[in-house]
Amino acid sequence: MERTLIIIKPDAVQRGLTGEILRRFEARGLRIIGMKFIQVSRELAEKHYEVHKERPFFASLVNYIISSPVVVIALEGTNAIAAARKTIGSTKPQEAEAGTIRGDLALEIGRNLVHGSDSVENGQIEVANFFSAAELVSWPRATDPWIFE
Ligand code: DAT
Ligand code: MG
Repeated sequence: MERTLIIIKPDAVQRGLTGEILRRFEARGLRIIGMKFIQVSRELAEKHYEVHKERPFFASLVNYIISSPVVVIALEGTNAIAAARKTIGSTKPQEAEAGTIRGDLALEIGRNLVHGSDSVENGQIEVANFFSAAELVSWPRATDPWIFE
């Protein structure tokens, strides 16, 4: 079962889109195994975006993610990484398909509402960066047999 880290970013929380965004992942069938409302520290933000450290937009990316509270969610499911990224849509909202979170609700790359892990390996690493083992819940969801074959 794959794991992905979803971050409902500051713009989404400020715009009151937390429920709308969470609803889409739930409806997709992904199982919530962790969720919390936090203020991300600069240290954690720099760790999370470490792969982008040399990019010109790194400073603004870090400042954006720490600018206001976020909701972080750990999701589990078959093909969770690809499924969540399809639901999120392209990085640039103007290129994101209608029907995706970014395609329906965002306009600019620096205000693209949501993060989702980009590989199975990064899903594991990012969930561990944001959640302690005690904060993750392993539970048999009643609908699992109706979603996972
Ligand atoms: P994604 O969030 O779709 O996984 P990414 O991992 O390539 O995209 O980049 C992380 C974030 O960095 C992205 O959500 C927005 C920002 N970003 C990426 N490329 C950018 C660019 N060329 N200019 C400005 N911001 C950018
Ligand atoms: Mg990414």
